Amino acid sequence: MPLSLASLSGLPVPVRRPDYDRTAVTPGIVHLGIGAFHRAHQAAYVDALLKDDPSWGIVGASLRSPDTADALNPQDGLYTLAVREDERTEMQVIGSILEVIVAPTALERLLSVMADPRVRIVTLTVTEKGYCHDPATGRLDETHAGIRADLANPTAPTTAPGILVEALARRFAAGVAPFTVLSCDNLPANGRTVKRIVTRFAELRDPALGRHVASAVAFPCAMVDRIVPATTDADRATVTAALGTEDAWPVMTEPFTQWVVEDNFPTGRPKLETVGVEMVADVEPFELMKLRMLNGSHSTLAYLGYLAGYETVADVMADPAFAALVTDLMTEEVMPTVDVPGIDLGAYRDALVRRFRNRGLKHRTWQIAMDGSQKLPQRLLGTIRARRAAGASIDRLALGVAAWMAYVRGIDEKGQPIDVRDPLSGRLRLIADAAGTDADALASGLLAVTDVFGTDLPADPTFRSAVTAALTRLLEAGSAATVAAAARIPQR
Ligand code: CS2
Repeated sequence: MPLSLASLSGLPVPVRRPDYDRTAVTPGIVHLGIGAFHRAHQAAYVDALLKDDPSWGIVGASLRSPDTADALNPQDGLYTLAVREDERTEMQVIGSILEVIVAPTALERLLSVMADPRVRIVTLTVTEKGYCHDPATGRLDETHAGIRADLANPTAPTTAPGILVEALARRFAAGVAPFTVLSCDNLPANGRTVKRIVTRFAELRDPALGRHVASAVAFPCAMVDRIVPATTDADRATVTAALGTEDAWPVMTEPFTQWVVEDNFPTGRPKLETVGVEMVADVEPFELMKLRMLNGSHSTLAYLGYLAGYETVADVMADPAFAALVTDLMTEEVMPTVDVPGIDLGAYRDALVRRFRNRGLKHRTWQIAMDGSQKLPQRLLGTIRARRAAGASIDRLALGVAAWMAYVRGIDEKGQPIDVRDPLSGRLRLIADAAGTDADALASGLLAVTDVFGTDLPADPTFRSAVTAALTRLLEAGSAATVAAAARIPQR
């Protein structure tokens, strides 16, 4: 028997389940990009507040694949959240998702729910590339094929900016107040970035609509944090066995969770502060801390770790040289660029190291390595800019960038192909093929990709030489030996 409202009461006692009447929950939020991260993060916070206010149910949408809808709709939107720390697992059935809509096949249904006055917030986790922007400048990429198609045919959009603007246009035409747009992706100043992108798209569609979006729609910033590896078939089997009921798509995560949100919701919001969300006036210091400390370390561990043959982050962290490198990276080169009032950065770093070591999570280095061209600017390059402006060392940060360069060559250290997933993979591959094993040529070719590096960093000789030197060592000695040597870089 599959998991559903009907099978909830038969679940084993330790499995927590919704403490509210699901039939009384109505839609208040539409979420675009209903992947594992959303289901382990926002959907869990909302689940905790529905008992007090059932008007904030979530209607989820997939912008491409029908897989999540196919798994969750037959389960009445229910799924298991399995929280793991090393050998311990706790399970909870989440009920906040009412329905999943597949945008490509049910666009009208999605747009009509987004235009429903009961919906006051649209949240997004569409990944970095889903914003169709230029990662180096944070502006709408007006040459993007999806954006061009949506501008040519704006009432049948396929991209996130196109869908948001069409829904806002419908509300505007109907005299319904706009929804608030809340990005939950790891972009710097995500609210402001999304506002810039969506406003530009609206303006290109129609100047009056552009003015409306610019003046009437709120785009609060948010910092989101929870580590959520992709669910595997083994995870499905474990959860189904524990439940005694089949769950087609459980989500696995860690105990830690954090959500810091700018309190700017003119058309209303749930009482997020009652379920552990930090509502603040300025999210930016939190975002910088999280992107630079957590995600910068993650990407560094992912590229170096993958090249060294490690499958998961916990495997990489079990190697003392890698653990030392990433700890020193944070202490020496990242922490001096971050300052969050009231936060002890040393304790934050130590907690990150513990989280990365969690053996209960099978977080693949390959998964984190994905879409590096979209991630590097906010994870490593912003930190490098801050360090260079202060005249400070960047050796470990440059090693992370060099590891990305070695990775996107598409050949691992045993000569096997790497499945490089990146919107720029074609271009990156051409550059790598032309350079071969010549580190100078490879670094020069990749540094010329201004969408990633901008124009300032390639013109900085100190940055160029640090990256080129690290890449030379990686290509000559391999990742493990390079990391072992780097772990001995003197502290400053
Ligand atoms: C990871 C993030 O896949 C990645 O690139 O670095 O998804 C990371 O796990 C989350 O941001 C943690 O909050």
